[in-house]
Amino acid sequence: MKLLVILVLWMTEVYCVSDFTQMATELFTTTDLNGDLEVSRTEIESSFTKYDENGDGRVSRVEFMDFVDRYTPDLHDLGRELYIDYDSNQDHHIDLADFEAYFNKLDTSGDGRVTKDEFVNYWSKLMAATAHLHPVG
Ligand SMILES: [Ca+2]
Ligand SMILES: [Ca+2]
Ligand SMILES: [Ca+2]
Repeated sequence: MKLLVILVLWMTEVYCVSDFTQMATELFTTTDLNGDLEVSRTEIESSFTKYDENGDGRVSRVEFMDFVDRYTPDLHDLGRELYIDYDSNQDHHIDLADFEAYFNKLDTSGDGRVTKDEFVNYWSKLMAATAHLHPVG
């Protein structure tokens, strides 16, 4: 009986981990616009364009949260956490300095390139760490 419980727990965990990897992989696919299996600084910048409602090249907290609430209201809490993560210098705007910091965070090997593995690895960990804030997991 005990073994069964442990087995079920273990399976749930494995299932969740593969879910996070899948979510991270999907996010990679939408970010890697030219499909070269790497994410460039330009691609990161482009991935934020959709949030930049007034087109000033920066994403304010209000712009970001408006977008999240409009398209994915269930992810409101996750969005709030993600904004804090993206806005690395905490000036309440996501702009070039933050894109650069985000790129460097993703580039764990420090070779100036963000590979699919690095991206998926970063995001699956982030998804797992914020599992209590989103419906998956
Ligand atoms: Ca690319
Ligand atoms: Ca803006
Ligand atoms: Ca900032």
